[in-house]
Amino acid sequence: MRLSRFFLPILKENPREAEIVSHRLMLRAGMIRQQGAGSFSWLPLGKRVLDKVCNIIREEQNRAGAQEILMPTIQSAELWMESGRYDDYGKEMLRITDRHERKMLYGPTNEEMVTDIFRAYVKSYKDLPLNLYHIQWKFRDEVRPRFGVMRSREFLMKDAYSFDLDFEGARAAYNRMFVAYLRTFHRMGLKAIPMRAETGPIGGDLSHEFIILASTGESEVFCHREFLDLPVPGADIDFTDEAEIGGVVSQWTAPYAATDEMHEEAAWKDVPDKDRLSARGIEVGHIFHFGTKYSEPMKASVTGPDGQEHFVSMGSYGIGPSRLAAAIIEASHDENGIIWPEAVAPFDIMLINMKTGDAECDRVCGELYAGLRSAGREVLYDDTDGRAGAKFATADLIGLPWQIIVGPRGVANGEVEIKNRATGERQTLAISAVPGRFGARA
Ligand code: P5A
Repeated sequence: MRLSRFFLPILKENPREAEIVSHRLMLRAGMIRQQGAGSFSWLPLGKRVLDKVCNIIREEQNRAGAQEILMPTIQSAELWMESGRYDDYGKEMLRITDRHERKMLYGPTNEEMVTDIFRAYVKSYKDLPLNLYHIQWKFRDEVRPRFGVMRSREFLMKDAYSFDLDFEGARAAYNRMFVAYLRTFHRMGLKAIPMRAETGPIGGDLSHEFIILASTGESEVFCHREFLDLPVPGADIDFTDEAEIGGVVSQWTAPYAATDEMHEEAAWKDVPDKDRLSARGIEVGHIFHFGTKYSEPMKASVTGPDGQEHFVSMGSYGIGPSRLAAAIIEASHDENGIIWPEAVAPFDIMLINMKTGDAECDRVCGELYAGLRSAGREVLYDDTDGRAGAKFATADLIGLPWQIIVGPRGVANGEVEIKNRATGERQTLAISAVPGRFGARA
């Protein structure tokens, strides 16, 4: 993509409404635009990040055996009356009436709707286990929407729902999602720590929040330092092997970890002083086991191997991709701007022409741009006629992992400079060596 054609409305000034660094940088880098209280449009740079985040989530959900569907945002209130949550949910739910005076709502979550899909089709234990997920917008009329897309009213959620014959099956489904979450956040360059959590309006008896440590996080968290070094399973992990998956969950739930709501002073005292990590954290995912809380009132049952009807045992598993885009920035930035981890970067490389209009600089940039793109790299080519200093500032602000800097002096010597955004390291490279250095995307 040529920067001269790319819709990238960069802000020179720090927006006053932004209280935390990710919100400030997302606005300054032209990733998002606020449309109302807790409501945001995603502009091209932001949308590319959001898509990368969603694709990693999707790959890991599929790997763990979940299947993607897409449910509507607007739901019928009747389903929520069946589960009993219509009255319980309170003011966070946006209630709507259609032209026939039918009660509708903008979905804050989808337990009821997916249970309705399940009960319409699945009748036998032989069709279990089943896990259905979608990535869809949600609306929650939060009392205090704040921090940009971190806590907004309309936000994107990946929500998965598992159905099993009994508790053991449901526990295995929970464990698969637990491990899928470890892999998902790890692939985004994040260290997410699973912590026992309250279940709130979703309900149930077992729940973990996945928290990344950041000074601007909304929750206070307490955990053992050991988490920082625990290994995350590789792509070859076998999700059909219950013992292997259970082993990973045991390892990741053994050390102490709790949010302030679940914190126990007595257990905390047992953690040696030097191993205590008390910090602030951002909740990027939350998983729940709630058994028959929805299947019983909504009569979602299957015939078991014993010939009897069994209400299915369920869990639900959420990740906030829009919140994640901000959380990644909280975890990875410096005073000049964003530092994207390669896996979620909106482009791989910023190709900077320091002297647009100079015949040789234009020619070398044109050739590199074409060559890198045909090798499968995503390149943002700064072909604008701005000053070099402003171009470097923009490149650092939007934080692509690599910069290739092409200037008249280097070009005369057959060279360009490459800069690693994360380390700041610079290296001079022969122009002919660039394609080899940035070969095909792994
Ligand atoms: C689990 C999936 C649920 O709603 N039902 C379906 C369960 N869980 S949750 O914890 O309430 O939300 C899941 C994730 O969604 C993100 N999230 C938000 N992101 C931005 N703004 C918000 N206001 C917001 N609320 C929730 C979080 O990442 C959360 O972990």
